[in-house]
Amino acid sequence: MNVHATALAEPHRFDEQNTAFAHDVIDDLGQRPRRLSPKYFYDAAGSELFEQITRLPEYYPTRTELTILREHGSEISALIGSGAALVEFGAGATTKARLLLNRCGFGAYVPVDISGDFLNAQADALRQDFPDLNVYPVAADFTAPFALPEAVAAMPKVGFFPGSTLGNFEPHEASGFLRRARDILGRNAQMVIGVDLEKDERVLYPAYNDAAGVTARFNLNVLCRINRELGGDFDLAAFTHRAIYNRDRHRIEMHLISSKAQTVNVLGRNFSFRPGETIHTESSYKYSLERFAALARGTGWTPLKSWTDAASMFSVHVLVTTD
Ligand code: AVJ
Repeated sequence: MNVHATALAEPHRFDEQNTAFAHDVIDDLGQRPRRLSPKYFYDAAGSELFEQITRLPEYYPTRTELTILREHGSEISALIGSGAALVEFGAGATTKARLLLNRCGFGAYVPVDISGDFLNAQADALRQDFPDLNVYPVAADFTAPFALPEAVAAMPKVGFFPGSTLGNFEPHEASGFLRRARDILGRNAQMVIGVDLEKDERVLYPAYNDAAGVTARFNLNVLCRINRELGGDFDLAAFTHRAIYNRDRHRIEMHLISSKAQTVNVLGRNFSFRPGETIHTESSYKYSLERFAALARGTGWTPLKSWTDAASMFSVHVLVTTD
């Protein structure tokens, strides 16, 4: 067998993260309704597509949150003492963290992200711009317990969870995350968290069904990733993106809908789809200020203050650990 034949016979090197991906995909595609976890959107291509989403005219969350952080940055930094370690959960682009890093005297920045490559590139860029800041990237899945670097052990911690990523969690998972964040950050910690607000469906719908089709490409990219990393044979042309607003559950749902009867093979398993059968790929929960505050209180956090934009589209909250 020549090298190429070997490469073809064993195309997939499995590390720990790949194995978790494989398990989740096999489990989740076997569920009814079928689903995939949104945390797997963000490979290099998916992270780039998400960056494009944030610049879409219809996608209001990113620019609205940035406006809030810019407008109220000095008030936020006044609530946060100096010398703390800023721990960002799911650090993609560092644009938002920079707004806090510019204003607060942080002792360290700890970006935590599942996508190690993107993380290290962002960390390098940040070190260039903040030569005095200690940056300790942690490549980890922040939906599971992980350890903070020893170097920040003695510093008070400020968690940072922007972008309404919390909205991706089911309500019980959101509680679990906030509780775990409190455990990871320790006593006397604070948290700065961005939460998308409930609003008119006529604003929500286009934000997740943009005219340029970027969100569709972002959604479909997860199938592309399964094909590449797990040797799947999804036909991307045979699935269609659709986002709907589930009013009863206060959430946007993204789906990939099979346009025909088809059987897909992933890691030796067959998954047969009926025409119109969907894979639920993401929920994006929207909160009212009151419902978010109640969620925080139930998980060991006390809401200190929150801010919204003029149109009440998005919110940023500062929480402190209770007791
Ligand atoms: C990164 C989870 C906040 O729910 O709005 C954007 C992801 N999905 N368009 C969101 C997303 C489709 C985004 N979050």
